[in-house]
Amino acid sequence: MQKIIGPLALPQNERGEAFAASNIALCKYWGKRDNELNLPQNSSLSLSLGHLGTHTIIQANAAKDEIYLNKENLGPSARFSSRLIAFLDLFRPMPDYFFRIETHNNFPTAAGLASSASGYAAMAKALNAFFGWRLDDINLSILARLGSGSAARSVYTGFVEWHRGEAEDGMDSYAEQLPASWPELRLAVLTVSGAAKSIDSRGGMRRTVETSTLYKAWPEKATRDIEAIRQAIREHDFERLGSTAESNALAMHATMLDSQPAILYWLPETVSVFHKIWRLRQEGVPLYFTIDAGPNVKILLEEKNEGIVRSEFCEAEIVNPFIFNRVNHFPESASGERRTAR
Ligand code: 2P0
Repeated sequence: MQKIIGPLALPQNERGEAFAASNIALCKYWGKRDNELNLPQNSSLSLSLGHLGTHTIIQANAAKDEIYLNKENLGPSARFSSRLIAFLDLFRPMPDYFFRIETHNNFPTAAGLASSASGYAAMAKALNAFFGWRLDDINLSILARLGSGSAARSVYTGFVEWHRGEAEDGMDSYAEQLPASWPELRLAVLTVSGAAKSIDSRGGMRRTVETSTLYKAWPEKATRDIEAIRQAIREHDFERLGSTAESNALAMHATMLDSQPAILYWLPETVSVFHKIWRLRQEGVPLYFTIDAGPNVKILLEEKNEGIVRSEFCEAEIVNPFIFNRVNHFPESASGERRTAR
C-alpha cells in the first residue's frame, strides 16, 4: 500500500467524488491465489455497463464513520459497512479519523449486477480525489482490487483486461483498458430474481478452489478463452466473442457444481432463458449469454437485434457499453472527479 500512496497523511481536499461503471466479465475471474490481496488465479476480461454504476462522495466526519447506501444510513454492523470500514482502515491517517461516505448505485440492487465492482472502483477514485494522491489508473486499479477483485476492472470503461500478475505483493496484478471500441455491441440485463444468494462470490470462489476437482482445468480454459476474446474484439467477430464468453461462463459454473457441497446459482427461470437463447440462435438470431455468481442472465447482442430482444425478453434492460461519453450519470450531483464520463 505504501508503495502506492506513500505514508498515510491527512486529505488535501474537503471532499472527493467519483463515478465508476459496473462491468460484466466475458472471461471470468473465479478463484484467488491470495485471499487477502484478492489476487486471481487467472487473468479476466470484461465489458463495462455503460451508464450503470456507482457514484460516491467522501468527506471527513467527526466521532465515527457514517455510511449511506442509496440514501439509507447503514449501521456499522451492516455487512456492507463492516467490509467497507475494513477497506477504509487502510487509508485512515490516524485511528480517530473518520469518514462520511455517500454511495449510490444507479441500477436496481435486484438486477444482480456486481455492485462491489463499481462500488470499490468509485471508492478508490473518490479517495484519490479526497486525499489528492494523483494516482494513475494502474495504481487506482490496484487499490480498487484490494476492496474487491472485479473492482480492478471497473476503474475503466469499455473492454478491460485484468492481468493475473505473478508478484506476491500484487503490484503486477492490475487492469488496463483495451484500445478498442465496438459501438454496435449491446448487453441486455435480464433480472430473473432479486433474492439474496445462498453463498456470496467470495465464499463460492473459496469453496470451489478448495474442493472442486474440475477447477484444475479452469485456469487453462480461461487462458485460452481470453486470447480468443481478444482476437474476436480485434476482428469485431461477434459470433466468436459471444460463443467464447458463453462457454467461459458455463465452464465457471461447472466448477461450482463440482464443489463440495455443490454450488448452484441458477433457478429454473435461468435455465429457461438459456433454452430460449439457444432456440433463437438455432432460428438464426445471433444471441449469446453470460452469467455471474447469481441467477440473472446477461445477453450479448448487436444493435440490429435490439428489437427482437425487446419483444422476446420484455423485462430486459439493454445497455450500450460504449455510451459513457454521452451520458450525464448523476445530473443531481455536484461536479467532481468524473474521469470515466469523459
Ligand atoms: C467476475 N465474479 O469476473 C466474476 C465472475 C463473479 C463471477 O468477480 O472476493 O465480488 O470481492 O474479489 O469481485 C465477483 O467476485 O469477489 C466476480 P472479491 P468479487 O466478475
